[in-house]
Amino acid sequence: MSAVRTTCAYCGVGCGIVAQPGEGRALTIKGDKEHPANFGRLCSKGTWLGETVGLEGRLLHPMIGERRAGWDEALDLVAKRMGDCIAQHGPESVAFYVSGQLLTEDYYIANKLLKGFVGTANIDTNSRLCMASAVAAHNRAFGEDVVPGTYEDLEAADLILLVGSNTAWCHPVIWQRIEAAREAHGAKLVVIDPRRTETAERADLHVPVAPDGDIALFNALLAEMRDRGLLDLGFMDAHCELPVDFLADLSAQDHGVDPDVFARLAELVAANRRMVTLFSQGANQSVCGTDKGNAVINLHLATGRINRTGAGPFSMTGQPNAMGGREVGGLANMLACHLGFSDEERASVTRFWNAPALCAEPGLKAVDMFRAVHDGRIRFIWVMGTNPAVSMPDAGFVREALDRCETVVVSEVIAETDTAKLADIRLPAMGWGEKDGTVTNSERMISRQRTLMSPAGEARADWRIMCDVARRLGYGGFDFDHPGMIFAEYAAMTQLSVDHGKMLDLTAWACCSIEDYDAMTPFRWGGEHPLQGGFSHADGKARIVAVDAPKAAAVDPDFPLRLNTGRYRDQWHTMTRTGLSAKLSIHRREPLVEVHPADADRFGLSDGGFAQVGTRWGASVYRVAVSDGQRSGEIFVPMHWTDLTGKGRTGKLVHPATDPVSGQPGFKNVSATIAPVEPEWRGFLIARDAVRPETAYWAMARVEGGWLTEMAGDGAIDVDAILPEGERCEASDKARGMTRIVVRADNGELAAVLYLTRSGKLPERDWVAKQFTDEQASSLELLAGRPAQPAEDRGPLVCLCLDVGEKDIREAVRGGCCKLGEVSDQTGAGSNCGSCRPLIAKLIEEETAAAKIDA
Ligand SMILES: Nc1nc2c(c(=O)[nH]1)N[C@H]1C(S)=C(S)[C@@H](COP(=O)(O)OP(=O)(O)OC[C@H]3O[C@@H](n4cnc5c(=O)[nH]c(N)nc54)[C@H](O)[C@@H]3O)O[C@H]1N2
Ligand SMILES: Nc1nc2c(c(=O)[nH]1)N[C@H]1C(S)=C(S)[C@@H](COP(=O)(O)OP(=O)(O)OC[C@H]3O[C@@H](n4cnc5c(=O)[nH]c(N)nc54)[C@H](O)[C@@H]3O)O[C@H]1N2
Ligand code: SF4
Ligand SMILES: [Mo]
Repeated sequence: MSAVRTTCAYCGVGCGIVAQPGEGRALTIKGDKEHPANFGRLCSKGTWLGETVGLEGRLLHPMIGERRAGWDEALDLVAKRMGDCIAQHGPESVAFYVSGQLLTEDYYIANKLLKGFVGTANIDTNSRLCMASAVAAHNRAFGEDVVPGTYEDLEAADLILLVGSNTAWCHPVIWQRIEAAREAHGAKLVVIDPRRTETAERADLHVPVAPDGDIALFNALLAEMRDRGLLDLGFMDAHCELPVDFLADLSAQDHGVDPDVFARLAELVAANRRMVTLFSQGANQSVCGTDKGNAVINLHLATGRINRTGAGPFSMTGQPNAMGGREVGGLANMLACHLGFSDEERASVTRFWNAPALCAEPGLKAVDMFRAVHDGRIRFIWVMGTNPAVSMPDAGFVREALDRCETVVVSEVIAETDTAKLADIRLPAMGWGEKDGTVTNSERMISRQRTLMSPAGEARADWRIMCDVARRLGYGGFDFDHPGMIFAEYAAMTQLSVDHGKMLDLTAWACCSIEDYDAMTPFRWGGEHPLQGGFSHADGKARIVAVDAPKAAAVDPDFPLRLNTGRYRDQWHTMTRTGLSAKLSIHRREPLVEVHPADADRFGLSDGGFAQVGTRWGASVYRVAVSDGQRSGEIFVPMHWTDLTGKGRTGKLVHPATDPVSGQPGFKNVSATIAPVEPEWRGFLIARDAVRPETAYWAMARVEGGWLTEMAGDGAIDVDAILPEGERCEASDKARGMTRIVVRADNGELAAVLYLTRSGKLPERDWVAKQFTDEQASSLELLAGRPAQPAEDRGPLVCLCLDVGEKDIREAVRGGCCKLGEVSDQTGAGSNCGSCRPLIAKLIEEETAAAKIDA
């Protein structure tokens, strides 16, 4: 097979990839130099996609309970359960919970089936947890869910504000484009985030705003611009509607940001008309997320910084097809093609689909949907491409809901996930590299994801599975045989959007043939500045929306801390795919709770120890990392670990409180407490197969050839329960309560190594992990926990691609390299995917500072 142009599986940057399929399921991945989202760049996750497309863990056949079933039997059963449910309890008893990781074609079918034919709008998506507030803010301000600029605006801007975005980790190729713009013309970067993230560390100014302090901050900025006479009254007059006295009423609300920092921020904003504000989950995932979005947009509208090169508010999408889902109406409160539920809009949709039962009103949003599952209003739920038992807030409740539900269908690529374990029927879906269709990225660019390999086992495309069920239910309108046919229908349907005065217009593709579809090159709807000719409200004007800072909640004495949750650079959500990559697991092998030194003192926590984080909703255990990058009183944990990978599952800690407009949960600001966990022993195991010990703490990560499980607990540990069969060598030191065991299989290969201690030090994980793939590995050395001839210690691995350690980089700096490019040239670090560049920059800074002190 020759190389194929496709799109990355992960984030909403939507990078183009050139993939060269090799033997079996091997893939060589390169950035697509012609793709306008990345022009050849890729981050670590895209670069290592090849490590995540094997058959390991895949769901290969339809399963009814634990029994393998044929497709016909499984589809018959899904259709029967769904049909019976509709007949006995009405359409509202059925729900779909879908995902921004489905392709546009899948999403279109899901939405058409449920909203048009079953007759309920109970279809919501994990984008509710992600983009819903941005969508609502766009709708309020612009009259339509439109991102008013492109990545090129970022590059043209003189000032970039990042609000609640850890761009260097979560949208790394946008980050690289920002880096390039700063180098090219000195664009200034401000990061507004309570934490000093790696992104914030690289900024010209970090504004450590209080959690949910953004509205007050943006209102204060707007007041400041008014006082300086920098509002664009002409633009507002021509293009905006605003509440009477809005400008006069603006007051410098108490934003709690240090006055000097605020003054510098205001100076930058005042001085740079070419300003882009990028926002993501620190804005959206909040009980006031919609207002935050509008606070940002207000500043841009009032200063006329929108609809022109280098200026605009810019909501970054999280998932690869969050935007595509929004276009085809994946959210419960929208119809396809950006339409709402007015009589006229509903009539248009009914006519277009020839829909027998178009839903009358918006359906239940994610959090409410699972409440309805819990209390029995919903009796049939079909989950596709998402893992709500981990990723929903109050995930314990969501599990209970799924457990009680009469029928849970899960379409998955992976056989065992926390959600799939609760399914009555599991359907194997084609994954990235197998499936074929389109995605839309943050800047409205539509690209093809293309087939690179044959499906795993009996996996089928998500759209095909749904069409097969729709036909079994007797619905017409689902006779598609190729994703290109679905795309053509959807493109034709965007005529409705045009008819109702919206910008979403793909009608040029309405009659596309399969050949056209297959030859599609990336294209953008709406052009560069779609709202330039007028906003989508009936009068063509934008709305400035008065938004007020939320009232400070009283501190709960039992839960005095603010819990913030988010992402790691190299893991994707619930780790079902990135968790399979040894390379991607190096960056963070455990879930850390990051704690300010003052809080560590206050709560008796030590760096490297363990702690339980508790909220009114649940408790989980993490490794402690003391860090002055946290504000005191606030702690941070990652969202990635699950019951299948450890004790640090975060979703169960999060309150189910949502934004009143968008229904998006506030994942980033939860009342919490923390307490030390002091297990009697701790240690780690590396074994060929995954081991899940039932200990006070454990966390699992992939290493080359096996799995590394960190663990800690009390009392005796039953090593027989966790070690595989084979010949054992053992060393122990009673005084230090240390046990070391090496297990070899019959053929002499290493099967497992276990290290436990009560008080001593544990060996270097990286070294032990390396022995695992070394045929010459010596049991004696492994029992000693170190090599007989110490190899040169290169420190923690920084550059995964070129295999460069921290010490190499520090040495290069001491040897005279003082710029990133120089370090890169000398060591190779950061010269491939570039995800480690912020870390290298930090090391350079540290070394240069140390040199100054020495001198
Ligand atoms: N590596 C990686 N990349 C990803 C993903 C992944 O799982 N892993 N997922 C993708 C998806 S779906 C998404 S949605 C995006 C998310 O991308 P981001 O939004 O960048 O990621 P998060 O880590 O969730 O949160 C961003 C920041 O918001 C800050 N924050 C918290 N509260 C506040 C607040 O009140 N105000 C402000 N201003 N900031 C606050 C947090 O401290 C955090 O640093 O990433 C996408 N890219
Ligand atoms: N605490 C906390 N929780 C959060 C967040 C947070 O910041 N903090 N962020 C929220 C956000 S922004 C998001 S987007 C969500 C993400 O949360 P989820 O969507 O639950 O996370 P994923 O692990 O991406 O789940 C996708 C699932 O789909 C499967 N899959 C992959 N490809 C396909 C496919 O083609 N077809 C099918 N049928 N299945 C497929 C994967 O194996 C995986 O199990 O998490 C939300 N939850
Ligand atoms: S930035 Fe990284 S994860 Fe996102 S699309 Fe590009 S390569 Fe994929
Ligand atoms: Mo997301």
